[in-house]
Amino acid sequence: MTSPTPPRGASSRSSAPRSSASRRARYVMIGGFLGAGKSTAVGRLARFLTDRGQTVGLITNDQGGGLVDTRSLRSQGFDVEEIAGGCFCCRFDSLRAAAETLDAKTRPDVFLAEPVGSCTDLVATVSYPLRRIYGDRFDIAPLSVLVDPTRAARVLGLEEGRSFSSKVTYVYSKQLEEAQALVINKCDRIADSAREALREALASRYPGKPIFEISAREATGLEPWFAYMNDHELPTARTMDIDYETYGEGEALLGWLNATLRLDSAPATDGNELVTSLARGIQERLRAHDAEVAHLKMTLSPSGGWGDLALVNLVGTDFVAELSERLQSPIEGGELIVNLRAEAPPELLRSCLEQALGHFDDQPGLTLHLEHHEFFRPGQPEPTHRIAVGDVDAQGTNQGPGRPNGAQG
Ligand SMILES: Nc1nc2c(ncn2[C@@H]2O[C@H](COP(=O)(O)OP(=O)(O)OP(=O)(O)O)[C@@H](O)[C@H]2O)c(=O)[nH]1
Ligand SMILES: [Mg+2]
Repeated sequence: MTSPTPPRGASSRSSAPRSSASRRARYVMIGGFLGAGKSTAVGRLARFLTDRGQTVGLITNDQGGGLVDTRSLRSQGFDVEEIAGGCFCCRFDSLRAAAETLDAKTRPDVFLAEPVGSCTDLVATVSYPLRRIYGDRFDIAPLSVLVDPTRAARVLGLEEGRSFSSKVTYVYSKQLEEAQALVINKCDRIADSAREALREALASRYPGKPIFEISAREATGLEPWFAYMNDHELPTARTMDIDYETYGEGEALLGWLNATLRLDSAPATDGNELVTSLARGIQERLRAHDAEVAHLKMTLSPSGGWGDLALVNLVGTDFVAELSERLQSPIEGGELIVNLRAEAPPELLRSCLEQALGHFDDQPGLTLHLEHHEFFRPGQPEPTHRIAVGDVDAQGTNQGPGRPNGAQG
């Protein structure tokens, strides 16, 4: 379905930093299902580009507000704009506004955008409209889609184990189908034989797409993928067919919970232990309800402690909660952010969090005060723009802004 991805031609920017005369920034979107490793990869790519003298602007996105990803990427020293309360495709104008805010601050050479992990149809609703409407300002890179190899192997039927229901799997499969490059992430965690089997299955099911094998965490295999995203233009291809009703139903099966808590502790408490134990507590309760976790992530940041934080992630009910960033010392006060996405009613997510927090009631001198929380199911996706098959020439050379087209609901 995808035409060969064209290399960036003579008219394209070189990989050198832009001169002030040339204001075309590169727009790179890194997709993939919840927990696939998008934020980790965005952080790696941002560091790679920064080390080579380029200015980067990061854009995070979520159905709710109060994002672990924003907190975690800012703590790495990057400029991050957050688009909360809906996905890029449904909040296209906010995407443009976020780019303008970053432009006003640092004039990035490259925008790195991480879409919501339950979102698909991004080429038709974000990449093509961006090129059509703002083609004079952005060079758009092909859409890369990251996969967690264990999750992908289960969805593709290569491996036994807990997975999602068929409508959530529909969304997952559509993400793979629309990918212009497939990226098997977390290769540090799987055996070579499992990686090869996954590569073969992806290549046979989604032929013609470049497939990269990386570990965003260990920073291996990244350069060929980064070079591909830098050197290739968004290919022009037939727009993927998608049933928006099934897509919307699949997305809505995922409950969403974001919470912000204030922590106070005298004496100081071990924050790394606290977030790990809270993650396990939530996991146990969700397992008891047979609910599949898509991604549970939490940060604990000390008051006034710029850059220091604990970050814990869990990307499946039968996976292991991992502490990927740790606090340097015990903590007396700070902010705990909880982002939980699982295939379960949102009220259940809230009660599992409350019960898991109850475990800390008996810890002397410790209080965890809930300052903000929201729990919901994502609404039906209603893209601002959609450029569908035969709608226009997807290069966007001669058309005005696209109307939503083909998107139902
Ligand atoms: N072993 C291993 N773990 C990784 C790798 N890349 C990411 N992870 C871990 O996978 C988990 C999820 O990573 P994120 O980068 O937060 O994933 P994401 O796709 O941004 O998740 P959402 O924003 O919720 O959709 C974290 O625990 C990461 O540390 C990798 O290459 N190897
Ligand atoms: Mg993320």
